[in-house]
Amino acid sequence: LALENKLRRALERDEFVLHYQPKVNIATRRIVALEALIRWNSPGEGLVPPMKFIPLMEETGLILEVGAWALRQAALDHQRWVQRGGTAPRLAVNVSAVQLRKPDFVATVQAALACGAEPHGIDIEITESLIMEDIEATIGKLHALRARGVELAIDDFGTGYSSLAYLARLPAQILKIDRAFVKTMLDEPNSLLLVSTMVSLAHSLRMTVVAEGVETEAQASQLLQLGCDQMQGYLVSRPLPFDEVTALFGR
Ligand code: G
Ligand code: G
Ligand code: MN
Ligand code: NA
Repeated sequence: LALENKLRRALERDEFVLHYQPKVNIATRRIVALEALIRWNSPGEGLVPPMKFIPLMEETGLILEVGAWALRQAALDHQRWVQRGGTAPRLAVNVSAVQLRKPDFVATVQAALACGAEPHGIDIEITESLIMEDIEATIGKLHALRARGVELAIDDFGTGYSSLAYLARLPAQILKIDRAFVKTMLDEPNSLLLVSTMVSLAHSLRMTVVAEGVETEAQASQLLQLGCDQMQGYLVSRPLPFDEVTALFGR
């Protein structure tokens, strides 16, 4: 079977799962949010990572259905945490530019949120380079979501080509520094300078700044020193299935 057909069948058979990676406050190490990362639990091939199927889904449009599924599943999982009592961490879902470009994007997100608890705790992450495609329409949609309590994170920041003027206009609350910079920052002075500059830029725009791909204590302490707010990465935790991540934040 061609991959596209396999993926359609996987959707029908409910074979996609969300894993969750914690984002922690760097100073306190407390979990402040989670990022949902999709995997295909294939009967033949085991757990397939998103890089192996998201690009094809974007080409074929299947990402629209799977993206809507991911938003609904995240809302349901968030509701399960809310029902266990106390405050559940906010949950960020990755959204493709193909989804964002659709005129009914805001309605689709709202319909998914309606599957979960009220008030919902769902946020979205969009890759920097993709946001900039149709900036005027995008800004309008993001404002509409913001008005409904959805926060926006700009993902993989520093790898795209966004102008600072656009960045200042986007209703985004969170900026995520791409893990490529974190990886090299302790060895390359220019890389450290870029991380420092991105932290300052985010704070100037009153955004929360998150470092991705933090793997060592040395990286964490450097980021703390630079004033970075939050981190995610293997130092804290890999992306985990629902039950395992639930145990991590003590529900
Ligand atoms: O999970 P991994 O750890 O391999 O994720 C790789 C990339 O796949 C992430 O950086 C993210 O951009 C993308 N990704 C993960 N889950 C989703 C999803 O639900 N929707 C979309 N559009 N992209 C996702
Ligand atoms: O594109 P996005 O940034 O959303 O991707 C998250 C991806 O990064 C996922 O594939 C996830 O498994 C991976 N990832 C998460 N933490 C780390 C880390 O500490 N090191 C590395 N190399 N990859 C990580
Ligand atoms: Mn992401
Ligand atoms: Na990312």
